[in-house]
Amino acid sequence: MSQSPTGSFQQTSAYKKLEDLAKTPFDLAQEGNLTADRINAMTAHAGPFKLSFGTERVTEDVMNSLFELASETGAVSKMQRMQMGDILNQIEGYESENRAVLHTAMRDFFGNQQTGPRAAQAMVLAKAECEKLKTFLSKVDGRFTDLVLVGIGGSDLGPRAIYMALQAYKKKGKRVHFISNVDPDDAALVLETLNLDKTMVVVVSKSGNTLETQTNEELVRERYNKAHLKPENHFVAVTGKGSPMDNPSNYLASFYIWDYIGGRYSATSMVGGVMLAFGLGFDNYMEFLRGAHDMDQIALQDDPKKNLPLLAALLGIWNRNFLKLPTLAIIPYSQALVRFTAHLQQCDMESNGKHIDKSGHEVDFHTGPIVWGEPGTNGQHSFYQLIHQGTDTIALEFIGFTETQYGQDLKFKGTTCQEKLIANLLAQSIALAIGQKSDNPNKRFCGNRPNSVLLAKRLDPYVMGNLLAYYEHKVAFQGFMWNINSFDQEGVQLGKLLATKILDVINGQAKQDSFTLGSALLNLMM
Ligand code: G6Q
Repeated sequence: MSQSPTGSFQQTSAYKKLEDLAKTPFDLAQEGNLTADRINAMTAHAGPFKLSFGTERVTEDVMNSLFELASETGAVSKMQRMQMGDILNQIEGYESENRAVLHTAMRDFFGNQQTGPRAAQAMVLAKAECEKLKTFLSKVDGRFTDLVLVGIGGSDLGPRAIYMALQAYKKKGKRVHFISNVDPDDAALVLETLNLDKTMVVVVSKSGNTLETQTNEELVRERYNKAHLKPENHFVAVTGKGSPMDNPSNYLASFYIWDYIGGRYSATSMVGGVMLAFGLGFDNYMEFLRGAHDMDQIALQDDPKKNLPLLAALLGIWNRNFLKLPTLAIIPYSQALVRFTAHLQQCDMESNGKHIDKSGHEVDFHTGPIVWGEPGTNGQHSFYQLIHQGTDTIALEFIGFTETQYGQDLKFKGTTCQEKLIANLLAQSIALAIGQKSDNPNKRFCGNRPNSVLLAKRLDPYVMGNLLAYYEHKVAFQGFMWNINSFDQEGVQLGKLLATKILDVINGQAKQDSFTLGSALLNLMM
């Protein structure tokens, strides 16, 4: 395959400057280098967030060159084009998806609408689904105490992470459960706790043909049949218009998404909407959408100091392409965000785990990092050892809140739990940056572990919407600057095909010698 032509990411003049600057990155561990003034100067504000990046290995020159990179690669104008509905999900000259990318239209109900005709039409359709959902939920109010969401990948991770993050705001008397894995033990564990008669089952599949979801839907339907309950009085579909699941007679209600909503970007659409509005109440769902929409507006700002997702994307590019750091740990100091890193892992790695640019040329620079993480302080008692003293340098993004969600706290040894949580976050951020000198090599910490801190007051539905969109746009901006397609997922499609080949051997529809390697592994299991 041919290499990327001139004019691409590494041909920009900013790239050359950044390459030079990366030869002597700012030394955070040098005594006197990390100062209070630096931290104050390197803090950006937008919406409910403050992003503190004084603990990254950047200087003013680096920041200016990163801003130049954003401008040379047209990052903000590509974001504008995305939100207006231009066709961005495509690889030119090759068979590929050929779609607009319009998850922002799913929440564009609060003023400042984007003017593109595709975006406007998408917004009207999304709003109609929201109205339909409101009517539906008030019609069935009282009938259901529980909701089970059946879906996988983008039809599970984001919605589940958001619901878990906002359980402090859940509607009284409503419970939400999730079945995603085709491992039958996943469904068994959930179903054993439920009164099926009082349960709504929301099957979410954009394609309507994901094997895991089809199988789990059948498994749950069989439970209803065995209990002499009619599935069509309990099951709700969320799917793409015209998909194999678009069969309203099988369902109590059907809600729709469209091809311009990618799975991992679908949490604000009906994919997350039916469950979130049921579990948290319709008003909280709207607050969540309003938060996401407000961050969509911030992502359109030209000034990168005000455009927080762009700023985060640039810092990520500095760490990935110039300091050559292969992994990114995202560590929320918030138990509510316990599954959020898993969602971001998909959002980032599925979007930017690409090796060709938008014209099909092999890229000769690094694209998306490996994303991982767990909430603090728990992580401090496990993998932080390697981050502090291991042989790999790991970039980190911390997320924290000054106030609790439940408002229940205790003063112990002079401080509250929340104060302890935040103190740990800030102490780790500084310790990782400056390290520790010691004559004892075992107690020596090199520092220069670059990290940033994203802070807000409290994680409520509005802030959750902001946070979700902040990361969606951070990932999209990186893809725009690398000139890759962040919106397709051939690797996922391949996985879907491969399993079918082995299943055909198992059910006798194909001979063992049609897939000898798979059959050899299969024989090991017998
Ligand atoms: C997301 C991916 C993938 C997808 C699942 C479920 O961007 O495409 O994770 O969401 O494979 O797909 P369905 O919603 O079509 O069942």
